[in-house]
Amino acid sequence: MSRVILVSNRVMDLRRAAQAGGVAVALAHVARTRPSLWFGWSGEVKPAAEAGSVNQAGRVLTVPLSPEEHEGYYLGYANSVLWPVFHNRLDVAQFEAGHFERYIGVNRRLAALLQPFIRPDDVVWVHDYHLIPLAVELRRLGVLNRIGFYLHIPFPPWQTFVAIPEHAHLARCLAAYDLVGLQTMADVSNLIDYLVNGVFGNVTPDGRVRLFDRLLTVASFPIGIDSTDFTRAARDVALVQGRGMRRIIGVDRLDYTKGLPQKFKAFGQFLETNPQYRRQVVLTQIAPPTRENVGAYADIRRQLETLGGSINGRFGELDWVPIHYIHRAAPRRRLTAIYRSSSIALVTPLRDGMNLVAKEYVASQDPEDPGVLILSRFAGAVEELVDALIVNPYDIYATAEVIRTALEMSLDERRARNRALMAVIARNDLAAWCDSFLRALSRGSGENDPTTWTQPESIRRAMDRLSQAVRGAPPQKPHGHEAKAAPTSTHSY
Ligand code: ADQ
Repeated sequence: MSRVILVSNRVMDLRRAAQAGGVAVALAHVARTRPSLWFGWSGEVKPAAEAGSVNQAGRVLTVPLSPEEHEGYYLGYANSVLWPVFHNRLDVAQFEAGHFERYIGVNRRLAALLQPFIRPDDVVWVHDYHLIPLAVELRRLGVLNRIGFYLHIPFPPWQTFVAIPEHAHLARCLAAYDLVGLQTMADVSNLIDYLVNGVFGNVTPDGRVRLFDRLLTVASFPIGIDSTDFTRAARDVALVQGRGMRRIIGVDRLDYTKGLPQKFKAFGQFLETNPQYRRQVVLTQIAPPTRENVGAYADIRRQLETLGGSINGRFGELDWVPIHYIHRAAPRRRLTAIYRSSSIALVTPLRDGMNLVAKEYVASQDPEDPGVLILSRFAGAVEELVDALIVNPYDIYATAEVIRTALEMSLDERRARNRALMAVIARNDLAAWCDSFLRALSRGSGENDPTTWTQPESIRRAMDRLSQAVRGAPPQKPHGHEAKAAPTSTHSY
């Protein structure tokens, strides 16, 4: 088996990564189950003179950043330009700050440090928006290996993407990859639209994209979880205030894409129109801080604290605080217990690549007495989790109604929905995600080996299914035609 060289912005100790969330858990899984090296930023910021070399600890290779690199590459271009634009938030993107040169510079430096570790039969798997230019920089150094890129966040509509002054440069960077993987079919469709309309790529008869002088494969590989981590969850009632109280759980990084103010408003609206549920229900929102030195993040924190305070002030009683807001990370084991003892998960991002919390919540439920997942139509997870209660998070009145529906749902319906959701989550798990991406990346190492991205017909079918679910169609039979499908079954290779 050839080695996989994983490259991501943050690299973690393999034991600690398993305790972290999202991308770290996924990459630690790949690193543990395959011959591999994992390369990226250590998380340290050191003076430029000390930031220049690679630290190797077993199969993990890390590099510190200098203060200028941290400012321009990480806080600047990655998190103040690419993150907002990819999440459709042109209003908070800081285009004028001039961080692009630093972004390219860090990718060039990382490529030069990584290149000596790459053997001819390795495959290289680059993760996320921080590292789009990595392949082009490796190619410049003569690396001919298969290189794949996976985007964990959504790809925006093409008219939004072309607002980035350097978009054509980024497109050239993408063309240096052999495979670009995205979370959903909607993202695949957006990226293909951009490549065709924004930079005049051509879709070839075999479904790849001819872009500049290269042939690129674009496909969706929805990321999953290791569901066995969650199915043994115990109940944790410690956070519920008082006997008989039912809990709605929210777990999101404190980010403006996660729709937290809208979630608080919807819960306030629910209490307003359903006085019978006051003193019966509590919303526990766990929202650890991230990227606090980016301005837009300080704003969201202030906004949320004001809103939470005003809802608690308005409806709270001496023995009941409606919103229980925790501005810290919870240990992973504790998190699964909290999921299991919550009647509802309110997962309502305004835009999200996938949203693993939705999957973790479902996997943590007792199948005999499961809770209900309320899921935003703008989370990537909605393409798979069509048996959740799907809401438009901007519509706080409808979301408030759906909270009531979830609280009153019959046991039979809760079980049926949980079974259908679990079937998808168990099938499209972390191992399936990793296997399918690496299989696609290893396949066809020459231009003449045809590989196709999602067929337009399957995109259309997925969109039909999604709009049916959003209109509130009843839960479908456990995914008739999907039952046999592998995570990438929507594309033929
Ligand atoms: P994130 O934006 O970080 O990830 P998400 O998919 O929800 O979002 O993953 C968060 C992870 O962190 C989960 O595993 C969760 O358990 C953990 N987590 C969140 N809040 C926590 C808390 N308060 N305490 C402890 N743990 C917490 C990015 C993209 C997503 C995409 C993932 C993976 O933005 O859309 O799903 O990568 O590809």
